[in-house]
Amino acid sequence: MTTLTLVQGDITRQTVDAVVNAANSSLLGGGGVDGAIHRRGGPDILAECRKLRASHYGKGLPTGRAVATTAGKLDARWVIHTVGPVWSGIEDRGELLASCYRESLRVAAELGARTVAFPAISTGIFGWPMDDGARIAVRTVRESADPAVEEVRFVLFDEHAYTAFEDALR
Ligand code: AR6
Repeated sequence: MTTLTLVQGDITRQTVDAVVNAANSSLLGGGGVDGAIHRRGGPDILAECRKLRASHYGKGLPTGRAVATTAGKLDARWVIHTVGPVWSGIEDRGELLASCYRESLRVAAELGARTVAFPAISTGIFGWPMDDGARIAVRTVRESADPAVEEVRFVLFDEHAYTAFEDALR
């Protein structure tokens, strides 16, 4: 059984097996969660990301997919990088956002991670409306979490995000 929990705070301060990064397809860093993870996790994460770009992901990691690296100096074993879709008011990209949660959990289960921390993917720089992003996150994790993953922890940066996830959980 997987328990879903909510925490308001900084995802880089969590003690978990795997921290999910809201990355971009370059895997070479950015702002938001991505910037914070590389800053606190140190250069080993970027070094592994560069290796992934030089091998399996020459064109970058496609949107909706996930891949793991070391967590460097974070209090975790792995960082699972996933690429959320940029919000579009014209096209429904919800399935791609769901895929980020599903694929990250699949990678987590393959690694043997029992606790996984997620940020609210795509709801920052990529512009996804928080309420909708929260609904997709909660629904997808409920539908797809491997029971070997004991805890999925959503780490929400501010009260607005926390409330949106609280509502989605009900
Ligand atoms: N801990 C938890 N949540 C955070 C943190 C943190 N330290 N920092 C920000 N958030 P974003 P995206 C929240 O922008 O929308 C990067 O440049 C934030 O308030 O990190 O998927 C990447 O390289 C928001 O609710 O990710 C990509 O280019 C949520 O985390 C692009 O941004 C996600 O915001 C990805 O954009």
